[in-house]
Amino acid sequence: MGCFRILERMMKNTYDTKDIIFALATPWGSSALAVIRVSGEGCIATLGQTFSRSEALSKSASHTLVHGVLLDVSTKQPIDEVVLAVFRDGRGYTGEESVEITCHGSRAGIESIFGVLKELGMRSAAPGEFTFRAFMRGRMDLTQAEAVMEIVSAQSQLGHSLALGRLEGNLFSLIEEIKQQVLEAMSIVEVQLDYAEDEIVENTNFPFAIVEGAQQRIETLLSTYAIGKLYGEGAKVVLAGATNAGKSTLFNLLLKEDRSIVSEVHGTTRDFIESKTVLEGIPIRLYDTAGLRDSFDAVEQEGIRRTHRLLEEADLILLLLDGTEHDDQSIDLYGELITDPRCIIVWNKTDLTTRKPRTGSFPLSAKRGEGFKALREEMLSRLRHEIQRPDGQDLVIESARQRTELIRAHEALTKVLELAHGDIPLDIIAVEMGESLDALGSLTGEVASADILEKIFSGFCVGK
Ligand SMILES: Nc1nc2c(ncn2[C@@H]2O[C@H](COP(=O)(O)OP(=O)(O)OP(=O)(O)O)[C@@H](O)[C@H]2O)c(=O)[nH]1
Ligand SMILES: [Mg+2]
Repeated sequence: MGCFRILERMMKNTYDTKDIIFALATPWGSSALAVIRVSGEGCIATLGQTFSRSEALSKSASHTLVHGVLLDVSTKQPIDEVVLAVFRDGRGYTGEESVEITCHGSRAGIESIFGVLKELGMRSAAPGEFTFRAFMRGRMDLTQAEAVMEIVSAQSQLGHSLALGRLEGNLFSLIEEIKQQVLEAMSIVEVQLDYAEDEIVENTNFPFAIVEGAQQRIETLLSTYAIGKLYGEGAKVVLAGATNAGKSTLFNLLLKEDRSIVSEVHGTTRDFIESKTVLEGIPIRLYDTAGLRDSFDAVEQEGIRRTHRLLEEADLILLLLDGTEHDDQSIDLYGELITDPRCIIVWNKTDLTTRKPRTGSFPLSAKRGEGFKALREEMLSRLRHEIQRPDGQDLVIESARQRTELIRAHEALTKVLELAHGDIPLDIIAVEMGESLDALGSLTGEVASADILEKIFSGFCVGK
């Protein structure tokens, strides 16, 4: 099915692949330089209509730079001094003729250039439209297209480098190899089918080892999802505890900055505060929350409600107990949390007390930093608890969509093996093999539906 159906649908919607499209590839705002991408057949000649060095541009080779001035279409007044990077013969990012305009980075200047491009008959690109074109022209498969977005949104160096491996096509190559294994098994089954229609499969002739090998490789890949998700998407860490327990002090210590207000007044933090940090390559969204207590203040009650909502979504909770508080009021308030497997209990203010820390808790002086190293190690080990990187496996998946397709392929192969062990007719087994190939094909975009493609590409940023 594939491309034709997809194209038909896409062309009815926003992505008309014949138009010349443009978009800003750098952020909006004031900067020394900005880059505007232009793509589509004929875009070089079209730009030449309003460029001071149109002859140099028309004669330029692919992958060269042409310096000149972009002119107003009707008045021919200068709009901006630019450098054009020229990509001919389908050698641009999109797999078609393209130009990247490096211009000055003021909003007003960029808007003027957009005006010129529109007057030349070009249109602004929809989100993900450049990468969509690259996919449609076979310059990349769907795993690489997704890697583009994963790279753009990477929050840590490790997340970035894992996505880079996928962009280089490592995942695509591995999926192709697995597909070849399934195809090989299928061809063996089909030969037997030709010779022995309606006959029962002889177990000894069934390519068990090949199917098991393919299944094993899928399993290994699936086991990397937790790593990809952790280093790509990151984790939500919520600080909770009674008022005055030292949550904001620990929050600032984790961030290494005075971000949240610390004071001896109970109920200082009234609404949650969110900040980002990176812990050994893991992107962390860290939340300081309103301390729990029975409050009659409407604003504080709302803050406490929000704390509860955050706690539900947390990957890791640091529950702070004030080591100097003898009545341990917070234990009643957080009764269920104490046994929650996501929870690390922190016994704070050790510098003020000689009381024995609660069993299983981590003693800390958030003010002085004593005990912080051990707490940090515990946080890391909890966050990584599911993660075991298979030996020699550099390839990691991060996308939930890819994981779903791998599970589908794996389940189909499990069924294949069960059926083959049960002496089921070969034609029924072949159907399940087809199902696993279909899942692998969807993963790389070979047989992806228009709906899936729209969902993926519309989640991209404009300019990519
Ligand atoms: N001596 C000592 N004081 C601490 C420690 N941690 C926090 N404090 C003090 O305890 C008081 C409360 O600290 P915060 O960090 O504001 O407490 P909180 O849990 O955010 O309080 P609320 O925002 O009111 O819920 C401040 O005066 C801090 O300086 C510690 O480890 N040792
Ligand atoms: Mg606070």
